[in-house]
Amino acid sequence: MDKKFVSQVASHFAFEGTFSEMRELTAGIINVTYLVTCTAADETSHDYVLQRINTTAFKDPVSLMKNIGKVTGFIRNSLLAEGVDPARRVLTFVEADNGTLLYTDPLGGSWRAYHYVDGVTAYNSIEDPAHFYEAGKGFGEFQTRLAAFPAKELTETIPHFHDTPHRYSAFLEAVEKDAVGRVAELGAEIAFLKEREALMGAIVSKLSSGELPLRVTHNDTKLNNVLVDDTTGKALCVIDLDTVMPGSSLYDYGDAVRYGACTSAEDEPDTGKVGFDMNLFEMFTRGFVEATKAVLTETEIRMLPVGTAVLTLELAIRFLTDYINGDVYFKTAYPGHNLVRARTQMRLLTEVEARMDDMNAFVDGLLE
Ligand code: GN1
Ligand code: MG
Repeated sequence: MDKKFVSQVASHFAFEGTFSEMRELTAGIINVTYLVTCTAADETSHDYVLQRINTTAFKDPVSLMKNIGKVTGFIRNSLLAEGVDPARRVLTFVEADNGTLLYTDPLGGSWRAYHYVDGVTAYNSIEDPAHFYEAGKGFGEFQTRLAAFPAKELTETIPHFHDTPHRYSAFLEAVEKDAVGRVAELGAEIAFLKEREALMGAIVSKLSSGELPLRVTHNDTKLNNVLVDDTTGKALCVIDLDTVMPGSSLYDYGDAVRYGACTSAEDEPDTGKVGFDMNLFEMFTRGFVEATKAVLTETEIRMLPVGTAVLTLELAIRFLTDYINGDVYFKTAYPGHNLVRARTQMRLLTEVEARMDDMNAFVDGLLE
């Protein structure tokens, strides 16, 4: 989008000062994100994150921003009650000139904005293993703080988001339809997923039987969705709250581990480089369990390794489905990008499966 357009969007938010610069932030693969700098009359500069919500993924941005307003408000109050300054510990969204947290541009684009948090890094890969322990604490704390949040007040922003069997049905439909003629080349990948049908319901079946509790969860816990303080190295704040919805703690745990403990990027074309780092798994698990020990049940803790496997499988299904559908959901940089991503998750799942006994032994040890 051009600068003029973005600056016009920015003018509808209660920013301090006037728009002076912008830079696109490209880590996310769903929304379009800009870092906007405004300059005030006294020449101080103020940074904001301005995002256009992807309404193909999020069909109801109004409810989505209501969710975010409620959740950030709840966390802010919980921090204040403990005497903690919330400024860098929870995102602060900025009102638009219509009095809500959402602005709709003349072309129909949905925008929201929040204060940029300074002096922090959202890591795309792990530079220091201690950060992954911190990420575990950050996502764990997020869940613990929201444990008392009334889940029924939240709209499901993407229904069936982590319903893996549902994702698999959508995949089977895509295969059947073969919209862009890609299925013929995918025999091995399709067989890989079919062989793992039994794993797909491992979490949702226990949510419906009540063996696993329904919680308010983040649901998109990639490493770069937690901000780490550059000075202290501690996790400060969880970002990307679009998918905060009722869910399972295993979704948050599993998604974070499948991303962070993987030895390669999510779109590494050479699957020989895709491994599962047990040390990183242990670091994250310790942080997560420490931060959630007041709320997690024993069943949840014992199932953490299963959570990793299910979330890895689920993302493999989602990437492959999108490839088969002609790349309509995830942003791609080149034609086979989603296939590369799917193969990476499949390879990672194979690595996770090979370490299941060791992972189980580790979490058993945490319960002793
Ligand atoms: C998407 O946009 P981003 O990078 O935060 C996706 C996640 C996937 C992730 C894989 C709403 O997240 O579920 O795990 O890509 N978010 C949505 O990189 O679909
Ligand atoms: Mg996201």
